[in-house]
Amino acid sequence: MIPNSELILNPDGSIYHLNLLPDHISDTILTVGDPGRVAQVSRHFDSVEFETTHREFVTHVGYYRGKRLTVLSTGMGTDNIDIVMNELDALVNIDFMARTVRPAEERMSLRIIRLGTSGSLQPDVPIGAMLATEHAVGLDSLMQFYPLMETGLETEVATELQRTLGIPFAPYVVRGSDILREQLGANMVMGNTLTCPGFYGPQGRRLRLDLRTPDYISRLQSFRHQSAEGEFRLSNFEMETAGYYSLGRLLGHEVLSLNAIVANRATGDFAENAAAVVDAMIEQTLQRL
Ligand code: R1P
Ligand code: URA
Repeated sequence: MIPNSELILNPDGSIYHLNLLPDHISDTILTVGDPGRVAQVSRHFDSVEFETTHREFVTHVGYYRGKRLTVLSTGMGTDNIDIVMNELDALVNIDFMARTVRPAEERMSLRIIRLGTSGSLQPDVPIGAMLATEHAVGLDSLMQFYPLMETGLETEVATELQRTLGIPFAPYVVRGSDILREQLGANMVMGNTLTCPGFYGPQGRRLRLDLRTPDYISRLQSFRHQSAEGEFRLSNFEMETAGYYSLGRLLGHEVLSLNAIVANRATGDFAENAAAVVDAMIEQTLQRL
């Protein structure tokens, strides 16, 4: 039995942070960082049957063209993704009454799709582009706490990037769902996404503070790794994807991160209408589900 301190349920039986019951989970889950973006997605639904808010976690459950969907906000950062992925998985793969993990043959694999904003690192990935993440590279510490198994290419990229950046730890590198990327990413830019534990220094932004590595951005932009699979480069910055991909692998869920490019760090520009870029990505994704 999983103790009360580990699997925490609210008085109504919902899970601690997300405030959701197993019935609120559809097999396809759309996630967004910004709580305000949940309604930007669900306004396209035919109907909304359930809404809840707890902290930064806002959820709407409804139907889009007859398909039941759950859309929820995560807030920012992989520390929140640790909560979201563990609680979503618990909602489908733990029996809340018995407080036991369901047997392997009864476990469910969710389709989890992040619809987020992102900053491009490369001049040829322009503002307005939609980018589907192939590999995520985590500069955060989440995978210090889980036994993630990385493949050959993932380990090679992690080792080389650590050397390039001269940092005292290896990033973690994880490939996302090929199935979802083929289904939802057709005609999008394919890229490798750097997940950072912050928006300013960790993404090389300088307002009043200097960076430890003054040429950090150019080291990331020019990073290349050659392998039998071709050339690997880093294309964009954000703050959650590596958490999703690594926990998706560990828990057995299909996960895809889609990125609306709203900033370009190579040219120094920011989108004049970021909401429109996000809207276009939301509409296209809903049509392809
Ligand atoms: C930073 O502004 C936030 O935007 C990106 C980053 O990952 C970070 O969460 O994603 P969202 O627009 O989904 O929040
Ligand atoms: N989100 C990020 O994390 N970085 C950007 O540059 C834009 C959006």
